[in-house]
Amino acid sequence: MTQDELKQQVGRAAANYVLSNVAHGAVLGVGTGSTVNFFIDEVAAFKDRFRGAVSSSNASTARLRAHGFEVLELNDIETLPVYVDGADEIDAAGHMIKGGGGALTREKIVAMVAQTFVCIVDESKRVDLLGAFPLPVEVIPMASAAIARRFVDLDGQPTLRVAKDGSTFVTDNGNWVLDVHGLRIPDPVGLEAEVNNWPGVVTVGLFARRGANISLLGTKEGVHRID
Ligand code: ABF
Repeated sequence: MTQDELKQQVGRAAANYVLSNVAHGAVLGVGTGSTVNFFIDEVAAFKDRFRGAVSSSNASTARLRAHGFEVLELNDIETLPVYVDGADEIDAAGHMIKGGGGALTREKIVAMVAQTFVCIVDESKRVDLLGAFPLPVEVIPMASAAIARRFVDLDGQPTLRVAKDGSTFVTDNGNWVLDVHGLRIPDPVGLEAEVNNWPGVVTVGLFARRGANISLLGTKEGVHRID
């Protein structure tokens, strides 16, 4: 099976999960990325079962609206039973590296509110030790060089993310992203707490304090659910 077929397989599994576990009229929390796009496309056929969706990025908002979903503001809802999102890496404990798509801040906010975080990944994302994927960190532009130096002190190799047109990548929130290569992260909870305290860091792409509650792993043998 191709990686896209694995992503579609796990996107369909996530749609089945929310249809079986989320009450009619509830609001869905929706992440960002190509795997989530398969989820959106699969669940769209049942959009009338839900009051609407809270989105983690402009890209997902556009896709949801194109399918006829009502996209709601997070400030306008109080309960969010489920958040479905992808990841760049996930370990056995459900700790994740996220942010390859640049939406890490809104993803982390919506994940915080959600009762159940369902992570959908193809098998290539499953790792024993986080860090092979460059760690995304959303930063206030004026702090980017100072924060980069702190990662160098941790033996990381930070690079400022560049957009397709060669300009500095800017997030939906107007900030920059450092991608930190070369890290080995045996204590993702500890590193998340440390980096969160650095002035100028908006969001670090470690989802460890609040990891996934359920992981749906798309493999050639089928979808494995890990709780
Ligand atoms: C998103 O899922 C991002 O945090 C992460 O980068 C992305 C993975 O993208 P894809 O599903 O396209 O591999 O939540």
